[in-house]
Amino acid sequence: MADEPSVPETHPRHASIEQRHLIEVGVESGITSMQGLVAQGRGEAFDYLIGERTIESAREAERVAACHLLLADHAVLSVNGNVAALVPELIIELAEVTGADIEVNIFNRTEERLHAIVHHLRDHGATDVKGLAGDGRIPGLKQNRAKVDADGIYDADVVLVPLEDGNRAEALSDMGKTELVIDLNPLSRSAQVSAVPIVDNIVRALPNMIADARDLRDESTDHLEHIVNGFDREAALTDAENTIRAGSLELA
Ligand code: PTJ
Repeated sequence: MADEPSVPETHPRHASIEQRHLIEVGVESGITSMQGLVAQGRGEAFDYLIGERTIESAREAERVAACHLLLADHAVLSVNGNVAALVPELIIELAEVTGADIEVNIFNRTEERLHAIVHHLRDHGATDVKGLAGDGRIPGLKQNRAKVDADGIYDADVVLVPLEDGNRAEALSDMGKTELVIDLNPLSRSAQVSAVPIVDNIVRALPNMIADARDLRDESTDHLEHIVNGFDREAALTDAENTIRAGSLELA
């Protein structure tokens, strides 16, 4: 297995080096795909320009996403190879706090990796993990990429899809689902088609969403709907784009 990184916590790249290590271990243990390594690098570049912090508009989106999860009839948190490697405990905690289901749903689908991710989540304490049935189909996608669980993502009204491929995000949104997307790239199709684009690193977004869900879970439906209705997704995307532009000018 890859050696633990030996950089001190004061090192400016400490957090990103730790995340790289988790992804590296994920690849070695058969959870994360090789493409997942590349995706992590892409995310890192955007995070660098954002300043490796949660910007205000993302923080608002996280609160709104927590409201959607609490308001849902059937919410599902979709887990791929990168999510499983980076934040297994946090996904389980968010599911517990909001009552959402967890479904392993991977872009580069193989039975081996599906089973490895399900076992990995169970090892971290998940009791009920969907994704192995693959008996539902997302319309408009081909073969393996269309597969979801009929009583999971197919049935859900609200879906959290972190670090998702654009085609699949678009197809899910076309099914009329309320899609909550965590993606550091505000220009990605996934972020663009989502009801709630959360332009933040998943390692920072999930703790915020868990705290929000705890804070809001006893509030009335009216109160949660009021927060949801006040959200402007276009403004959130524009703010993230502007932050990235300003970040690159500052670096230049
Ligand atoms: O495990 P699989 O087979 O489902 O594959 C997972 C990946 C991520 C490889 C697959 O979904 C994929 O190819 O995704 P994309 O199209 O590369 O999109 C991933 C998006 O996530 C990119 O826009 C990245 O900027 C973003 N991203 C990467 N790491 C993070 C991130 N966003 C938030 N937090 C991160 N840590």
